[in-house]
Amino acid sequence: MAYRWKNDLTLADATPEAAFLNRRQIMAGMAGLGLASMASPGVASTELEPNTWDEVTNYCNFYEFGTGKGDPAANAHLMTTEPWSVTIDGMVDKPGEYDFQQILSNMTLEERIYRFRCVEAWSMVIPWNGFELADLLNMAGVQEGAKYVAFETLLRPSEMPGTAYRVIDWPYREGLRLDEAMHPLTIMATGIFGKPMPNQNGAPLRLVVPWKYGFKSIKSIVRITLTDQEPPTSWNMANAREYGFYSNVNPNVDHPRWSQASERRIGGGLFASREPTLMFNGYEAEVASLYEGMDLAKFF
Ligand SMILES: Nc1nc2c(c(=O)[nH]1)N[C@H]1C(S)=C(S)[C@@H](COP(=O)(O)O)O[C@H]1N2
Ligand SMILES: [Mo]
Repeated sequence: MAYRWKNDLTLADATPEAAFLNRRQIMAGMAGLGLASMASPGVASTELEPNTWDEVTNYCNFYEFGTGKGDPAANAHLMTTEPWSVTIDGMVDKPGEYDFQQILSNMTLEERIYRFRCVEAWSMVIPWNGFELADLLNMAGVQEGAKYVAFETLLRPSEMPGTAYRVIDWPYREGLRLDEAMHPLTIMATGIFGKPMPNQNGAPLRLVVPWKYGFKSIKSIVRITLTDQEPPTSWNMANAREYGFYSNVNPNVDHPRWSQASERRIGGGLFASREPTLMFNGYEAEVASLYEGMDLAKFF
């Protein structure tokens, strides 16, 4: 099957009809084969040119391996990712430790080409492979009264040289409101470019929330907790004035130390002009209704 890029993403793309690329998925479910040939017909919008493999895997933020952009690529091979399990607990019907391979065999893998915008004002376009977080949460059975989802990254200092430094209060923690977590654009990514997730990008599974600043997209997840309280999150704990819980991409709400009105596209070249930042990173039509009536400067 040819590996082909989809057009710019609309919610119409964000369905199981989107191209299936993962071999395991194609083997596991013949439905995948049938649907792959009818990938997103009639979606006419701007072509999103993905960044290269080298850019996506060499320019990273993964502070557990160091704070330099090249540190994750240099050090993340130290992390053991097999076996891997994810504890799902809190307000769920079926709490427990779920084996990663077992999770995979129960999920529908898709390709999602998303814009990715770091709070530091650089951006990329990344072709992810993964499944909807909603599918995983539904598998565990979200209980009535749950309002938030908390996530934790692996903390294994012997394999993570960056954790010797208290840049943040380890383990790396993130969170979403339940409706954000259940949104069809929110995925758990298990690969990029049709290949398993490289360690430096958050193997074996990481969150991707394309309308939020990149730090919300927590890597190498080992725990998911359903709760009725807004969970503490790493960057908000480190500096609440600069990093809010919501962290929706918003060109009109500046970081206290820099403008968020424009961004630098990685790979654009030395003399490329900055690009205007899009409201909700270009996913306004899909997600603006989640924040209706909220003051986005206050709940930043
Ligand atoms: N555990 C963990 N997750 C993390 C980070 C981190 O340092 N540790 N960095 C975040 C930030 S700031 C960004 S921009 C993205 C970067 O993802 P990428 O390197 O795959 O592009 O990962 C996010 N997830
Ligand atoms: Mo980031």
